[in-house]
Formats: sequence, C-alpha cells, structure tokens
Amino acid sequence: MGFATDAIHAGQEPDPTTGAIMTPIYATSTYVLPELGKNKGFDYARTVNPTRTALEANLAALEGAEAGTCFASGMAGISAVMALLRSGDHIIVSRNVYGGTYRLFEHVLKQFGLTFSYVETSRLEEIESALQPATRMIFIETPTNPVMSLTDIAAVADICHRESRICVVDNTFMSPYFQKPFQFGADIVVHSTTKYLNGHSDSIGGAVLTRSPEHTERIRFVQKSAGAILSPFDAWLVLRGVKTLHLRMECHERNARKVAAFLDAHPKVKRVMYPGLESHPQHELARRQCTGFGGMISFLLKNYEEAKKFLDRVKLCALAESLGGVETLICHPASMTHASVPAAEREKIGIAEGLVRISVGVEDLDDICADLEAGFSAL
Ligand code: LCS
Repeated sequence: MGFATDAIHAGQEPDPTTGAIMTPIYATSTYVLPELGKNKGFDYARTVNPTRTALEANLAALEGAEAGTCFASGMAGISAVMALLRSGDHIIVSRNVYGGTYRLFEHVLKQFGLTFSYVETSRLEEIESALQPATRMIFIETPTNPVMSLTDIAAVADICHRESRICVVDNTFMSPYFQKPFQFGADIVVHSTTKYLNGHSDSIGGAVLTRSPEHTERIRFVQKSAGAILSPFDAWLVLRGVKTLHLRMECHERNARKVAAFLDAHPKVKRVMYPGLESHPQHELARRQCTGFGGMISFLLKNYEEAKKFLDRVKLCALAESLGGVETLICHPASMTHASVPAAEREKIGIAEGLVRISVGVEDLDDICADLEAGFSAL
C-alpha cells in the first residue's frame, strides 16, 4: 500500500465486536482468563494492550520495519535501545543531538560503564577516527536538533556493518514521510512520537522500530521488564494523529520553505539553517536521502539580547519547547532544549546564544511571516 493508505489503515481493523471503525481505547490493566493455563493472547496490560499494538503495527508499516515498540516518551524509547549494550561498550553519537539525549548518555548511562564520543557525524572521517575496538553502536540524529546538520545514513550503516555494530537513527525531525532510514541500511529507528507523528502537541510518547528478530525480541523484553509503556489513551491519540501525517508534513514543508527564504533574505538574520536552502552544507545529501526538507528551521541573530527581544515580541509563534505540532513553536535552544549541554560544548557545536529554532506550523503562511516580521521590528 502507499504511504497515505498505510498511515490511515495499517495495524487497524474495524472492532470485531461492534464494527467501530476507530480502534477502541482499551482502558484495562488485566484480562480474564477463560480457564487456568489458557489466555486469548492477552495476559497483563504492561505486556500487551490492543490499542498500543495497533499503533506499533501502524508505525512499523510506515517505517518499513519488522516491528514497532512504543514507550512512554522518546527518551524512554532511546533508553530501551541503550539496554542492547553492555558495560564497557563504546558509542559514537552525533555531536549536537537533542539535549535530553546527551543528558541521558552523559549523566545516567555513563555510570553503568558505557562510554560515548560525540563527533560531527556529517563528516565521515570524524566517525572513522573515533572508532574503537569497543564501539558497538553509532547513534545519529539526522537532521540534528537544532543546527540541522545531516548525516549520510547509508555511509554510517556501512561503517557499522564492517563489524557487528548497531546503526541507530533518530528520525524524529523528518518523520517516515520524508526519510526512511531502513532503506539506507539502518538497524534501528527511534522516534519521539510527541512531535510530528502525533502532531497535535497533546501527548508524550516514543517508538523504537526494529528490523531484526533479535532486536525486536530484546526491545519488547525491555518494554515489558522496565515497563515504560505508552498508555492506551496516548497510543490512540498518536494513531489518530498519524492518519494525517502525510497531509501535515506536506504543509509544514511548504510553509517552511517559504519561511526559510523569508529569513534568508532578512537583513537582521545572520544565517539560516534549513536543508532545503542551497546554501545548506548538506543540501545535496538532503536531496538524495530525504523526499522533502521538513518543517524545522534554525537561524542566527546577533546575540542573546537580540534573541530575547525577538522571542518576547512574537505572538502567533508560541515560545515553547517541543516541535512538530500543527502550531508554530519557537524556542531558544541554548537556554531551553539544550540547556543541559555545557556552555563551552554548545558554543563548539554551533548552539550560539543568538540561535533561534522554529518548528513551522500549518497556519496561514502570511500570518507566520507577519508575526516574525513583528519580532524583527523589536530589534
Ligand atoms: N529525539 C529528538 C530528536 C527530540 O527532539 C526529542 C525531544 C527527543 C528525542 C525526546 O523525546 P521526548 O522524550 O520528549 O518524547 N525534543 C524536544 C525539543 O526539542 N524540545 O522539547 C523536547
């Protein structure tokens, strides 16, 4: 089936009891056994819930995975992936991953004997020189949050598969509508469903997509054992959100291309980071690897003071963490999403004090640009 048909139907059948076209929210903690020693495929809802199962099958279809496994947040999903590793293992990570991912790796997982190298994964030679005998995983975010640097997934998968290393791609920014990492050889794809997949800023969730039975079995085992499951209500919200993913992504991108051009031409803006601009250092890779450029843009103002004046003036663009909702969200990565990255490190990776990130929504383009213009008038 095509992407839109899968987005609307995959994993979902009319309810066998009533014919209800929408998957019910199975609000239950347990299931009654017909007799001792038998069950109907359901025993306890931490292990399995039909609403969650529908979403897991739906996301697996969209990413072209063997299986999907859903978690209470994107971070819970990433934590489950890291449980594939053992003490002593080394992981190479895109150097400007989402600040929460950095915090999990540096301040939680390091104490269990994992070691991490943060490198500019868009430069393959940096990956090659960071490789160690103990390297078991390369974890990339492409594009990265927030500086929009792209990594060549196929090349990283090749480096991984020279030895039995796991290639993990955080596909939150592009969504499977614009980027399908498994087509380029990735082993595991992770998502914060909080963002584009749900799309309506009303749920926190995460998903891990796997394509080998070994990974699927282990991730499912961690889901049930650690227990950070997605609730049936949140699973239902994401199922509903995904039905319009293709429509929303088209509109996010249409608006974002215009907003990027508007910002690029603006005299108050020092630099715009958007993969759809020819000036973007990995524009050619974006054309090869993605079927669109997405809805996320970062741009540079002179300094913190300018960023504050701008962000305090905009109104329609909501000053908030998160991204991927239908409404335009705007933020200051250095003090918000990436505050847990030390200042010296932030400066090194381009998260300057004057950097502003926009998640371009699906409102009327003219209204978004007028609001940004009002922000610039404060400078
Ligand atoms: N991966 C990426 C690329 C993200 O941007 C985020 C959250 C996560 C994983 C974690 O997902 P969560 O646990 O929040 O569902 N990014 C955020 C951001 O940029 N602002 O607020 C959260």
